[in-house]
Amino acid sequence: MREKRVSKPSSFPPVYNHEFQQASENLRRALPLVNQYQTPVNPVNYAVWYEYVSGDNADLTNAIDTRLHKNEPITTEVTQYLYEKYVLMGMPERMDRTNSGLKLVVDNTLSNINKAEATATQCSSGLSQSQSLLEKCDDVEQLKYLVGEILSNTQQLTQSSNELKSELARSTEEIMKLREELEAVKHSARTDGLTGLLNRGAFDRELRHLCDEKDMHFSLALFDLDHFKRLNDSFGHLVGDKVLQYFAAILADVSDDIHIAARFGGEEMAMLFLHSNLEDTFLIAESIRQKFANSRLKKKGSDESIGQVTVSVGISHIQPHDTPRMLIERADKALYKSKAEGRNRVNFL
Ligand code: GH3
Ligand code: MG
Ligand code: MG
Repeated sequence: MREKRVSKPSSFPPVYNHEFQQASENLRRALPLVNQYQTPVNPVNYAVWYEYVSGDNADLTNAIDTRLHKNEPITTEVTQYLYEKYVLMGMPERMDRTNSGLKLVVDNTLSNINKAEATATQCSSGLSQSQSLLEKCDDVEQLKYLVGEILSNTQQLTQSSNELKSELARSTEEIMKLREELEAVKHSARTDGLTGLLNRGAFDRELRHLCDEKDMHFSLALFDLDHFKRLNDSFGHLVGDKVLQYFAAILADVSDDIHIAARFGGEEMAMLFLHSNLEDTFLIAESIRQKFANSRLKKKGSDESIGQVTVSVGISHIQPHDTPRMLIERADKALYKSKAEGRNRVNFL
């Protein structure tokens, strides 16, 4: 049985961090499945089977395993559905829903405006007619009748304008709701589901922007939790997930909405320290490392300690002409140094 994780580091559009060898291994295991279920080797089917064999996407794996268990066929329609729901995080459907909602509001508003306009035109022609009749009027009964007509036309106008006002208020409310929904879609496209930090895709975009900005000075810290596999093996993935959330909360706290904290990969997090030199960054990273190492983490609802959990850190600082890749490679080298020197430490390059 494949190792199952609780969550996939979510990103929309999807981002794959597998090294060359891991990706090749996934290819080797995915292709026989594509053939076995006779789904054509196209990017959609390949993505589904690739994520299935990688074991990174528990929801997708469960959905496929459930179907296989019930002997239900995996057709191209099924893989398309799985792709949109689990690889693209349901984004096409969510966008579709907000788009249709928006279209409905716009259509309704236009039709209400047209209705009010038609009433206004009708009343206005009634009023002009009454006006010209009024100019020639010398009879009290006719005068009464005309005043009645004018009153009725004005009342109709007032009523129609009130109706339009309340319809517009309802549309505004709908638009506000849709705006919130769009914000939520945008937010979940940028956010890692488990930790609430930025996901890898969003982090990469932020880093690219920072590197493109001339004269921007900032540092990158990469955090890799130590012996995390062992922790999972001893206490289970759910405890592992809680530890990831705990560590992410420390980063979120330090970032203070100024620095940029992200889930970089499985048990790896990254942080961009804006306007910070190597020394400042080192001190902050060092305090994060210490805080984490000194945490007395316990299993939820029990007094059982899970022992000391630590993190190794690698830091790099932006140099002129650095690409994101160069900056990440230096931080990664520094991180490797921290691991090689015995873990639970910070290095910079
Ligand atoms: P090292 O100190 O060298 O970093 O050792 P390590 O065990 O942390 O490193 P390794 O790369 O061998 O293993 C990483 C582990 O992190 C394996 C994987 O199952 C676990 N992991 C990755 N993502 C998640 C997740 O979302 N939840 C949980 N619980 N574990 C995860
Ligand atoms: Mg790692
Ligand atoms: Mg690790």
